[in-house]
Amino acid sequence: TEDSPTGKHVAVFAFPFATHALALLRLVRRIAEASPATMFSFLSSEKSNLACFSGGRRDDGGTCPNLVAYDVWDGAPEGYVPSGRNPVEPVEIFLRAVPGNFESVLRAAERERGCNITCLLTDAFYWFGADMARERSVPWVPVWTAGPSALIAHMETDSIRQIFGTSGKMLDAIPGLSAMRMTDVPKEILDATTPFPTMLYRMGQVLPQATAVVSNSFEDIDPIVEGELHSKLRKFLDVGPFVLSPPPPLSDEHGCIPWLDKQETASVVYVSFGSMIRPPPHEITAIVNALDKAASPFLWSFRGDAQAELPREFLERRTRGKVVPWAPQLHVLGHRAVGAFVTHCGWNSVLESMIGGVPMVGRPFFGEQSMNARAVEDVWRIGVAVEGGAFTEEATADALERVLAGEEGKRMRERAGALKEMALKAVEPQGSSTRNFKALVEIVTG
Ligand code: U2F
Repeated sequence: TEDSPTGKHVAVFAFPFATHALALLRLVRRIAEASPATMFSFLSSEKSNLACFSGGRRDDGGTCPNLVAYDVWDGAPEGYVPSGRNPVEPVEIFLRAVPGNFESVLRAAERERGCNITCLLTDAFYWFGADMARERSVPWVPVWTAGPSALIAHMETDSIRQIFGTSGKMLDAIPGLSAMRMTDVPKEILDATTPFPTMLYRMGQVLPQATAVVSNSFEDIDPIVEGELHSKLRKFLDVGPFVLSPPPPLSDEHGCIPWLDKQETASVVYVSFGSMIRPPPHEITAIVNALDKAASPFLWSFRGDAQAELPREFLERRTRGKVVPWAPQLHVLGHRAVGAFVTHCGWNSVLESMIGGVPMVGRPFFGEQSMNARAVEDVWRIGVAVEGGAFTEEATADALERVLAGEEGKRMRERAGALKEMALKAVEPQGSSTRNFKALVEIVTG
């Protein structure tokens, strides 16, 4: 048991999949450092906490003594082994355990730390945060880690379904979504029968009740979308890109940076599909053939077994290409040698590409990635989506050619450079994200 000198105790509920918990922890550490007299209890699954906190510790090892992690049940029965057939299975099992698993551990954390919570900060997915915070008369502050236009889409799900039902193709009837097409909408919005889409729907319904919604973005990124979010929510706080505050130290065990140092400026194609996605074999083959055709050097962060899944001759062309199981992506995209990023358009990847000033070739897979890809192509014009929605040799080679070569590629690079300046400016001491972060600290700990 410990006492908070101020009686302030913030509970944080993380979503223990993909990069969500780590992104939230990054933000929470900053808040905890800014408010050392406030206690923070970070609740996530055991597996997620083990990945986020080094060495199996449950406190922050001295850097943030006021931050303690607690494990919540992941919903899986004793001895459960994921079938692997359905990647969302562990998520669905987890969602069956909420909110009870959070509720019980929260009470335990309150007892252990001798202080009831004074604020609830959650992954935005957790719609139940609205009720829980209301019952306890504390602010609810949800954190959205994905692209901003999807937030509007989730709040406007009923209207989108109506337009879909009347065979509309464009979403220009919905303020903030004029750049989007019906095909860009996360499929969960149109099919809400399973637990994950149901969660997103409920989230969209309750977000306007939140004290403030926090976003991993920056104010100047898209005035139309931003304006709409400001009008829909009680308070909308862009405090991103999270990854810049502070940037992670370079960890390059596969030697990506020395390899890039040997390449010509803006010549290398970097290929990566985030933390989970593995394109199907025929699309892998299409990428391999397109890279051969482009004859550009490439760096590929490959999920899966590269030796088994990529042709041997391709792997042996070491002077022209490098395949690694993990790359220090922020630093890779910031390297002068990288000329294009082949990406699934996960939000962190899009932001990191902007920060590096690198144009993208987008191949969205699920969730809000299609909306991000549309914005990359049509709003910011810093990349292209692969024609036809999936990698074919021809479509991929065309996209690479457009992004890497000629006037079009050059203009994309210039526009990406302008966005990079905006992102860097936002996190400067006088920048908008810094100002919003201070407002967030006030709300959470005030
Ligand atoms: C989900 O996306 P992912 O987590 O799969 O993908 P990103 O948002 O692009 O984040 C991947 C992160 O992993 C890092 C990379 C990004 O910060 O720098 N990384 C790396 O360092 N090295 C590698 O070799 C490969 C990746 C979801 F699928 C999306 O739709 C959402 O937009 C996203 C955010 O909520 O979460």
